Amino acid sequence: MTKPIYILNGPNLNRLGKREPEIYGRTTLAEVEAMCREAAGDRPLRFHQSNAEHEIIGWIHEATDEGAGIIINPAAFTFTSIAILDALKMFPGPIIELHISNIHRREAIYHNSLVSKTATAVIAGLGANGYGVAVGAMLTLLQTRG
Ligand code: CA2
Repeated sequence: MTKPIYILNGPNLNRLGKREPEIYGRTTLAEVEAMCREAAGDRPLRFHQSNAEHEIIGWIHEATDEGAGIIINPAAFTFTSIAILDALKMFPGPIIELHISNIHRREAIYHNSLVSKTATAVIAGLGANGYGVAVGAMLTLLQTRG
């Protein structure tokens, strides 16, 4: 059976498309999910969002047992969560860290990603379209690995 790609979204991303459209755009998280499913084709996806760190860690553990790859937008946990970093270190497959905005163009508090230390690749600044790009890149990474 084909293993799923996990797409994990951190705090406040359930509000996507409803606040700060000048930074995060007008696409909702439900629309992002639809975009990812379209880009994934036959590859199964498990798409989740949580405002709770422990839930995200639980999904990373589940992906470690059952998943092929992880695409993660950890939102604010990017800069604070050693627990998420430690969980990702246990994951044997490719990890793509994704940000809707270009975090490096923003205030200094958004510059030091802990998650990047374990990511295979980082995508930032492509808006919601970055999710589709990430799914395409993940499919290529998984093909290359066999
Ligand atoms: O650009 C991104 O995707 C971020 O991961 C979003 C995080 C921010 O802490 C990161 O630095 C960059 C914030 C997510 C906030 O989500 C909102 C969604 C809708 C409206 C307002 C905020």
